[in-house]
Amino acid sequence: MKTEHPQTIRLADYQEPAFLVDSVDLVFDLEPTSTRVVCAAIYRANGDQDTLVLDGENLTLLSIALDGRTLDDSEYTVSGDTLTLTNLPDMFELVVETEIDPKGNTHLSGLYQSSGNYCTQCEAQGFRRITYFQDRPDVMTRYTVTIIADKDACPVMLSNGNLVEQSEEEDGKHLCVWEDPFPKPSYLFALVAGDLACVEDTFTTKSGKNVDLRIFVEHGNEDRCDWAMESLKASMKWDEDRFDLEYDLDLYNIVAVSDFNMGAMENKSLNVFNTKYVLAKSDTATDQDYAGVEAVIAHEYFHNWTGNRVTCRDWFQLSLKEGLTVFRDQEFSSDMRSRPTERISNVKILRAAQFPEDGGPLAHPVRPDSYIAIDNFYTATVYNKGSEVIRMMHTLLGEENFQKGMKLYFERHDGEAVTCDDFASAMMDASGIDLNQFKLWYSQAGTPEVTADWSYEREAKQFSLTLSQHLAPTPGQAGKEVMHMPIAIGLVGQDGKDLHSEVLSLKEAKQTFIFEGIAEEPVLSLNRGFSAPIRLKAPYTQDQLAFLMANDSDEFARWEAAQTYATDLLLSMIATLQKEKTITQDSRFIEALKTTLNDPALDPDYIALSLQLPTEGYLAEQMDVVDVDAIHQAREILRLFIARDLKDDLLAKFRDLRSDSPYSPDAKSAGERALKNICLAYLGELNDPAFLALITAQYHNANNMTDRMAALSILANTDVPVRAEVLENFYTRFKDDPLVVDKWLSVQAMSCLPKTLKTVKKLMKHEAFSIKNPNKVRSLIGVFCHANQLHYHAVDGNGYIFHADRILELDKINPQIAARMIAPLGKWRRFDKARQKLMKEQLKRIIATEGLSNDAYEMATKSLGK
Ligand code: B3K
Ligand code: ZN
Repeated sequence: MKTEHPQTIRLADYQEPAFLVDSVDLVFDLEPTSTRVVCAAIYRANGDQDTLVLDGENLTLLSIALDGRTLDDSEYTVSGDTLTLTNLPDMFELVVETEIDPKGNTHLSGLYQSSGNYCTQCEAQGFRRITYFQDRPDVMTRYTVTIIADKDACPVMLSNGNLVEQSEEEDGKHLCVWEDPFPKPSYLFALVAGDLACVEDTFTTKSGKNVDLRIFVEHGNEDRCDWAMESLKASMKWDEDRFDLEYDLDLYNIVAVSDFNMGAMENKSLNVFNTKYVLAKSDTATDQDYAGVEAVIAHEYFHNWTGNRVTCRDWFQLSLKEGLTVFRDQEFSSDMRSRPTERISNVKILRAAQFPEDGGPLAHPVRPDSYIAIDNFYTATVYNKGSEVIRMMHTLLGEENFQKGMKLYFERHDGEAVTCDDFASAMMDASGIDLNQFKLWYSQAGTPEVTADWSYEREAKQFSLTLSQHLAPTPGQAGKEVMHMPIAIGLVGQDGKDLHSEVLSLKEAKQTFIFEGIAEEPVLSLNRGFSAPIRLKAPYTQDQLAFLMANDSDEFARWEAAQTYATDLLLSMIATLQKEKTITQDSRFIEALKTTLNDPALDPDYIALSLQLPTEGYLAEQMDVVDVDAIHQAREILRLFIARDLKDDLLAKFRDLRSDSPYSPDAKSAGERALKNICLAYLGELNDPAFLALITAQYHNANNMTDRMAALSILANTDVPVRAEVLENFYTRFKDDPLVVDKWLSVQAMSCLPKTLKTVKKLMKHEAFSIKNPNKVRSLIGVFCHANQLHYHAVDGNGYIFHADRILELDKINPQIAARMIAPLGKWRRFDKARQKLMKEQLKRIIATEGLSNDAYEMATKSLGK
């Protein structure tokens, strides 16, 4: 049990920093276990306070000097994670010398080593693990960084900005100096040093400036950087075209490391990336990996303006940069690929990750009010719902006004650290549109539920629609105010054409909209494009859903109609199974799928998405008491029905799309592969030896990882002798390739076959696994606990025990990763009494553990509902 409760930080307590910093001069003398850091900073009072509190964590303080005079111990106080100086003059220079241990830093926050190379991760609060500083985003200053290191071990030495000096030193060392002309917060500081290979290119900005682009990777990976480089250039061009934003330095560096807590980090001109989002070549990366690289490269690049040039005043404003930058990267992907399929994929992610968060014990507003560990708030709510909030503003304002708002935002705030309110004000002032009620999306947690009801009066040619909204209480927010939401609708005529379409502004608890002159009874298409991130309750008949599936001009709404239909069907199948009755087949739904499958007007990627049934997790979300076994069984049965009924169509489509041409990662080819592989997966359900042979042949003969992995996933879920053979073949083939080994771990952790937990435990002991590497942890433990609903929630409770054991093991190594894994246990309220008890027991066990980190403490106590 934690003896003292960690402190809660509140937005309401925000105070400006006591001192501002005019400049920072850092010197790093790099040694694996004893790196010396000298930080010389010029401080200037920001008001009348004379006390300065610096943050510092895990540092050995060697010396501290004020205006050239070394202070003795009595002249400052080091307590916990702070160093306090009092009676300070208005302006002074402070030189702090500390020692740190990069090699022993398993938290992967601050300065650490990955494969022997030095790298940093400072967001959110890693800089304090490097030196004593006011480690908060509203302290922005210019950095000069000197790096001294062994020439052989670290031929490459990088930091932010421009390289201004290089020299040889004694004892086989060399030195370089980097200067960043742009003031930045400490979380954007970065340093990299090591023996890395470099891939280079250039980009000419629209005003004619040449920018050197460099991607640094471990030797041997140079041939996997082309796609990342192409994506970077495409992002730079797109930001100029769509947002009129140009790059502001002559150099842009990206470094790929294998040990990284998240996807990537937007440090000014020196992005550090997880290798997963840089390295891609056709025989090791899937189409999904390619899309991921493209999106993350773009996301980090876009942060240069939305995050770096204008940053956050405090961490409660995290969505100011993250929500906006996710919106920008989603728009980029929509423009580069297919807009409807991009939207569908984003909504699927929102529903899979954010809706459960919003409906559970970890619910928090897009702009949270309080936190214990800020690293716990890099959530789907801050990122993905945050992006939905920006998207709704875009819908309410339109592209032109939205761009005016962006322009005003940069005019007002370039070089500043600001708030979400500042962003909304720029949008309001530029457009003249009132967003005051709308801003509740920032402060109120929870997913609004909108209930729709409608009627048509033939005589009066009048269609009327009543929408009511409800927002359930969430932790810390008992009462809620009425929200403003844009609801895009269409009234679809019998010929499939819109009789009317419009974006409604729902601003009241219950509001009726009347549409005049509607000549025939329309079918209502609601919340087109998912214009508001809500749960919709609408009294659709199966006839109407089938009509929308076939006719709605909004492709998102067509897909949504199919999902709603499939969800209704599966939920009734689940209910039938629970009553131990026999399931009868609904041929109507399968007929509608057949029409979609064979519609020549539809893109293959869209058809592929339409053929995917709602996930087990999504179905669980729709049930009052989750029944993991019935969900799995119902879904399997429906898949089998589809496979049996559409066997010929699926096989024809599979053959039609099979191609021997060389791999290309473009969206069209990827869509064709997606559809081909989903057809193959359905055929796999039939347990027909001929299809099994087809799948095995695809595994062996594939000329790309997408096809090979698709075949492997089917086999990993099929109880056949060839399963073990291909899994072994895969490992032997790719065992020297960490990112591919991650796939091998995941595909086994995801398997619905019995004994999966046993396999996962065995794999933890395999040479391929390391608990210190976040990618390995996510691929094996993360996938099992977060994505394998069937086995994780096994009624014997062994999944939960395994999970809690791993959290406790990880908490000692890397608290951020441990804390991020806890969420599935917080879903206990959604399960039957027996499982509730088992899950709560594990949460209690975690909380009662001596020496638990603040990160894990916050997630576990909130999950338990304290
Ligand atoms: N800003 C980083 C995330 C940092 C996470 C710190 N725990 C990556 C991104 O969103 O671009
Ligand atoms: Zn980001």
